[in-house]
Amino acid sequence: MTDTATTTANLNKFEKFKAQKDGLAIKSEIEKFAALGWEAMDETDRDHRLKWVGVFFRPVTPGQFMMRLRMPNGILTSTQMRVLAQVVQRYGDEGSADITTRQNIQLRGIRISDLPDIFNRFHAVDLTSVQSGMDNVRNITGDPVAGLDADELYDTRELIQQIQDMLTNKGEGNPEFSNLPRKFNIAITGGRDNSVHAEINDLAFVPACREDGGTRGRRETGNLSPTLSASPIFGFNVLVGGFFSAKRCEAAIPLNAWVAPEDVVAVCRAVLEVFRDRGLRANRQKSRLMWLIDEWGLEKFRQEVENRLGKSLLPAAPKDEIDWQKRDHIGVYKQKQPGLNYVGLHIPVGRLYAEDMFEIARLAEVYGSGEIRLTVEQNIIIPNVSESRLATFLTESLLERFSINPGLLTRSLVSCTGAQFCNFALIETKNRALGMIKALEEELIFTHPVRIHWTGCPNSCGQPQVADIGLMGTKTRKNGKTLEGVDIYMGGKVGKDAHLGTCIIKGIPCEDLQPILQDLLIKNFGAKVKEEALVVD
Ligand code: SRM
Ligand code: SF4
Repeated sequence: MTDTATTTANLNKFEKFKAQKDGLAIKSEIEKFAALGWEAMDETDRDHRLKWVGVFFRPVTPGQFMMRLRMPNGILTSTQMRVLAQVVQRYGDEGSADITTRQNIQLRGIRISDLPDIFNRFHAVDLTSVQSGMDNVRNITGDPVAGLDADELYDTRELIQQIQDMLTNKGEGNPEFSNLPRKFNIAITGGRDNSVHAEINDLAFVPACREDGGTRGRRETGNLSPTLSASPIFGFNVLVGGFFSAKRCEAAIPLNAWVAPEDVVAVCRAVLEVFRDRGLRANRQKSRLMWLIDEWGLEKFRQEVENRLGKSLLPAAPKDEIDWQKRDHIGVYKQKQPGLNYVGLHIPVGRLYAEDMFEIARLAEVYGSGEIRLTVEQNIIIPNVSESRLATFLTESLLERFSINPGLLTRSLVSCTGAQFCNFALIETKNRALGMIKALEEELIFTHPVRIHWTGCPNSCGQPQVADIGLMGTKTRKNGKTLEGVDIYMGGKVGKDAHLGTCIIKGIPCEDLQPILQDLLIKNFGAKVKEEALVVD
């Protein structure tokens, strides 16, 4: 328990209920809740503490819960996908799943009475949903083609699994990290294209090489065996404090630290301990890591991390190795393993139904190695498809819906959950986003993809600030009526030299949006009106 959380007198409501009973404590009460039913449960357990095991009460669909898994580096097996499919299948039309903007999966329709059985099924295939919501570390993102990409500098898969194991006690739940001041996002990439949006994470590790291998600093601290090679040594530069919230959005800033791969887990632990024990807890709008860094200054924060680590951090390498534009991985690509390909399927706004999930599992087994990967753009990659099977794979009927060659707007579309399931939402997002893209693609011709992100409210789960065009839900007024509308963001840049976009127009009613988007696409992204559309005009 933290020093800040022990005095309960002036705590906000969240700190108070966490101090009364740790969220993870409800792990042992699942059977009881299942027997009791959601209506009879204690409301704090139901609405808040269940999130510590990844179970989210949905006021929009009371009685039908959402379950958020953990998918380290966005990787799962066909067996795991099949279990997830079985879980949502039992809810018929009310069951579905979403691929999230953190390379993860959420299930819908879940009944509380089924939780004991669901957790048993998860356990049997090494799936966990623990600590995936509330004041915990979210899914740890990594390069979706880690271990497949011939140009990657470091394969992050094992590292990310180690961090998840440390944070969650191998998926069983770890009370050491179950009472952070607020949510916390970690990303690690060993690729060259910043596939994880490092800049929007509380803690990010980006590839960076040191010419001297850091031998000086290492000897001085005496904690690691010195590396005497003069050739570049691989490691990561560390970024801290990136986050989006309704109140404030910030890109992560350099910690001025370079970390060898073998030290990444320890640095994660040290940063989290500082955040847990010294992070600001009074006002939840000011509790993310950046607020602490603001209060202390970067130097003091870095020093505190070093104190926890028990050794000095080396200064950052002068430059990182993010030197590519971001790839979307949709289509067929050669792997570094000769004769093998990975195939990226476009999943419209990340939405899956049970039959899709069974089918994806089948395709991964028949044509690949049974592995399935997820991207932060809410799409799927099936790796390890051999050259000899590729042509047949591409004739599979699922690829008519989950295309390897979607339209240039469709291809990059991202959307948060929105009003269908999220009670924070100010607008409907996923279906509207799909309808709008279809209409725009019918009218316009594009020469390159344009990344459009929809988010239903200022919490920014759909990351409008990283998009070419970001649309953030709002309420607006027209002719004396309140309508669903959007604030429009532009200028988000991803990959090399990533930076956040900003709001350029506020309060456009959704019903008036299409011509405005059309105009923006023509003026800023080289779109042209199709001749048929001109003729009709
Ligand atoms: Fe988020 C809260 C959905 C990624 C910022 N987010 C929520 C809740 C849990 C609110 C709720 O209880 O209804 C949403 C659940 C709706 C539902 O039923 O699905 C929700 N967030 C999502 C997902 C599913 C959006 C998606 O469609 O992909 C993403 C799940 C990721 C995961 O697998 O864990 C998701 N959320 C994000 C991101 C993007 C990212 O991480 O890259 C952000 C902005 C980045 C960040 O956090 O700094 C984000 N979500 C928020 C916030 C604002 C946080 C803050 O500091 O104020 C909230 C509200 C909160 O935490 O109080 C929030
Ligand atoms: Fe819900 Fe708002 Fe997040 Fe969309 S951005 S999922 S509407 S909290």
